[in-house]
Amino acid sequence: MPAPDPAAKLVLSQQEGQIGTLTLNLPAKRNALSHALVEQLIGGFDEFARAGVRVVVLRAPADAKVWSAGHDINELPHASDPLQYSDPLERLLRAVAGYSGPVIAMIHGTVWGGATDLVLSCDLAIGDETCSFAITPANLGLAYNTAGLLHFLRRLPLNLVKEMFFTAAPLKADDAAKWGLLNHLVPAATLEQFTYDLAKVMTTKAPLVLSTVKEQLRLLSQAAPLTPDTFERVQELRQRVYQSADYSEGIQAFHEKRKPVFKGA
Ligand code: LCV
Repeated sequence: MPAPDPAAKLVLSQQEGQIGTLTLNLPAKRNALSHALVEQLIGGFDEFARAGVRVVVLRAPADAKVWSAGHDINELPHASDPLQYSDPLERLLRAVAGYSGPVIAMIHGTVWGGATDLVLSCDLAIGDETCSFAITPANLGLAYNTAGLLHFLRRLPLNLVKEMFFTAAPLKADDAAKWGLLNHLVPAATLEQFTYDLAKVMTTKAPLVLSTVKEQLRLLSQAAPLTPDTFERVQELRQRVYQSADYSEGIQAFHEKRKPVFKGA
């Protein structure tokens, strides 16, 4: 895999009035959330914060069949924690949750793996009939992280979270709307207009209230105290997974473009 061109514009950033837009722009890798792309996304949020942008829309190009293929699999570490606190994707999820104004995920196309976690970390999600959402650690033998599981648990019913993780099957647009992953499901032809109309309404509201409510809700939703025992047990369980031969097999199978054969060890 050729090294990414550091000068490449992997994220397009636009600002119109009080609304900023960040567009994922890595079609050759289906907008995989590579370290380089994530750094540009985080940089885009920092620039908008400096400019006092009140609402951010996160999107893919209008013609993208894939909104984002999730974590760049080529950059997943082997035999060490693949989603540690300092992982670029985890830093991005925290940057979205910490942005001082509403971040709206506008989704046309399919969403995979950590990109679904990214959508759940946005404040709102608006999709059209082409969108779907899959969470795929079971395809890679990968140990998903606790913060990520909480993002799902806070949004979706436990039995649905289990079905998504156990099957890695995409949740289709209608079901994503039915279960509340999407705030709104609108026709592709009106997705942009609907999203930016909603964004515009939010730019007219008191920004201090929006940023304070967002931060309060973030703090309250994180109130899931883990006892030291629970923390240690979770770490041990996850280590067993990411040090397993199955995890290596999952990564290898992706590179060889074949189905993985998992042995449970
Ligand atoms: C690097 C890629 C990727 C990619 N990384 O196009 O959820 S967790 O826990 O697993 C988490 C850690 C996570 O997010 O893991 C990643 C989960 N994502 C996936 O499992 C999606 C993997 N990708 C696909 O299933 C297909 O690429 C989709 C269905 C997204 C698109 O299929 P399509 O036929 O349109 P290709 O598969 O031909 O991919 C085009 C190029 O993008 C690369 C892929 O390797 C290929 O590169 P080459 O042209 O060099 O062969 N690519 C796709 N996804 N996540 N690279």
